[in-house]
Amino acid sequence: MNPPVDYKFSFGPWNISEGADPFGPEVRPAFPHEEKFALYRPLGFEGVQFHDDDVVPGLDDLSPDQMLNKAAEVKAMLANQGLTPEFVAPRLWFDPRTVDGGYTSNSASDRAYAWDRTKKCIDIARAIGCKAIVLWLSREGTYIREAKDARLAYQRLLETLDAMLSHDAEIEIWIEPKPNEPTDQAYVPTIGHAIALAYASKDPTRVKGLIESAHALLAGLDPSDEMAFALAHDKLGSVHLNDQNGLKYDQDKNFGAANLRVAFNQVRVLEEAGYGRRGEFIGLDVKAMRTQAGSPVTAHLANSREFFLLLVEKYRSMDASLVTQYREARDYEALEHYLVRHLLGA
Ligand code: 3MF
Ligand code: MG
Repeated sequence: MNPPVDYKFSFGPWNISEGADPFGPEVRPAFPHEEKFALYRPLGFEGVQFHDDDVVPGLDDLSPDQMLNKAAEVKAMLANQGLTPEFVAPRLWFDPRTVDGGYTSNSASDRAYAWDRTKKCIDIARAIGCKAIVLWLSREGTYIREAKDARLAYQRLLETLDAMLSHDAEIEIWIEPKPNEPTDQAYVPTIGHAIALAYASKDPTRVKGLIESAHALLAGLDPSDEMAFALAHDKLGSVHLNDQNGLKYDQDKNFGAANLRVAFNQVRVLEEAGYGRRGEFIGLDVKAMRTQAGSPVTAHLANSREFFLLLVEKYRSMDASLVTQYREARDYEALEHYLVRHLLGA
């Protein structure tokens, strides 16, 4: 028996937000981005997830030296705060040159922009002492399916992965699948797609997945099975734990807030696999409710972390031999009865 994992938690600065949504503007005073880092440790977090422009704002307009100087400042700031950068993600969904996606855009000059930005993202990651790049493939998809040649799009995605792996001999690429939004249909909608691309790449050991609970639920899939699939291939780079109440807009609810049993099963699968033993983070991607007053609003982060740890306790206090016994007898009625009572504290 391995010793229990002492989990490390991470989130990205976008998780502390001012409450804007597609239908209305900010409802809370802005909280300076640079001051967010001082909040991490007191909230129980030590890992920081970044977009490239969270590290270097306005990077498209900077020279390589200016970009690397800014990254060096951030590296020093992280060290002062006792924080570790977990990953950097190229933000390929804001700039007008990404309207049709980056790597799969039908415009050659826009694809060139996406590749240039991706190289900068990798260089920024290395400059802050981080080896993981997250690809949330946001606009790599279509609004109408006839818009792109999907076969060509998947080839372009694979070429991009290979070019990234060649650009830097040490980086890992963690693909974060999402089935829809902001496109109608996204390429790489599930972890199965991501891992197929990993094996097709020039260095499969360096291509993994990041599973967001809500994204799996939006694909009609169970997040714990998506995690288990990645874990079975030793390809779970990180997670974005959160929750989603059915097939509606992307909610990023608190972990466990919509469906405790689905959340418990994610914790169970991570615990069973010993996730975290090699330093992997428990990442959160949670949005504060728009009704929440104050600045900065952070309770959702502390609460999601607490729910995770309470579910870890539930897993560890479960009678594992009873579970084995019920599985072997295939008495799933008894298994469910035991588990639901256990979750209810009965
Ligand atoms: C998407 C992500 C991020 C987004 C973030 C802000 C790394 O689920 O995790 O990409 O940028 O949610 O929109
Ligand atoms: Mg996410």
